[in-house]
Amino acid sequence: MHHTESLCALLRDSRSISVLTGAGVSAESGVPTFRGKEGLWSKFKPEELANLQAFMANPELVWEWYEYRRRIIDQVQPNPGHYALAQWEKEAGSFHLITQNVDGLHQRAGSGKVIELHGNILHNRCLRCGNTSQSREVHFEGKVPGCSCGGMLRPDVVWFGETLPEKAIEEAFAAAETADLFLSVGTSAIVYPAASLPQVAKSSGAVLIEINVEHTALTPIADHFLQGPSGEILPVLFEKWRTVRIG
Ligand code: BJW
Ligand code: ZN
Repeated sequence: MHHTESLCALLRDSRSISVLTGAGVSAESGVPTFRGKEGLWSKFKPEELANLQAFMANPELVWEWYEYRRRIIDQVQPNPGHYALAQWEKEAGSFHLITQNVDGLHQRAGSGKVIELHGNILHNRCLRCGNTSQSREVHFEGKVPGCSCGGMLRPDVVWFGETLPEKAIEEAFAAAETADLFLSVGTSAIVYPAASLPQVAKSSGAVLIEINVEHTALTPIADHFLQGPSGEILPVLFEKWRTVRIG
């Protein structure tokens, strides 16, 4: 870590802020992370369930996993980390929020524009005709839900080996390249291409701040590593930015 400039000076001087979030920002809301030790589904690695081969081999198992997660997401609320980012967007001149999360909690907290890299768990997509629908309308009840065209429905998320939505990936890389301050929050930074965004930002000249409860693969290149829960650190960082900015 470099600490070339104090955090206050960096916040004061930033003109264009981009943020990448991962499952850790929703952890304090009660949504389990992917690579944590807890949880009913921890016996499965995400790589084993979140891919098309797994779905084709056992669609009931994969659907059960998504249905279980949708029920959790339905019952939880955004936390102070989500709210701080939503307010930050409203007050900053240039602010881009990129998320790997599929839970929609940023939107529920009031973020207006969210670049969703891995889709949204609240939507379904037909494997045959590509039509999308809301998960509230059609969901898993022991039997794989079908489309009106006769095709199988799947959650509208991005699985391993699948390409990310083109518009989202373009916007995300543009936001990384133009940022002078880049925050990587609550992500293990091991899933690509999302994990390359902080690296791209840094090599394009941005200062990189990482917020995580643990060290990650990204920590060695972060200019500042703020260790702790994002629901506590983000509101403090946002308040600090507000204070130094208004002066
Ligand atoms: C807290 C906290 C608190 C806890 N406060 N922090 C280049 C190099 C190597 C491999 C590849 C590469 N390019 C592509 C690949 C293959 C692959 C990949 O990256 N594999 C790696 C595992 C090596 N990538 C892909 O396949 C991607 N597609 C692609 O590249 O297409 C082009 C292509 C096509 C064909 C062939 C080759 C290339 C697609 C990736 C899709 C990922 N999908 C998932 C599932 C989404 C649907 C669903 O939700 O079910 O996305 S996997 C899962 O991981 C999910 C997440 O978005 C993603 C990232 O996880 P995240 O958010 O970082 O969560 P965790 O759990 O890992 O970490 C949580 C963190 O929070 C931890 O660090 C905690 O410490 C922290 N934390 N509490 C702050 N309170
Ligand atoms: Zn269909």
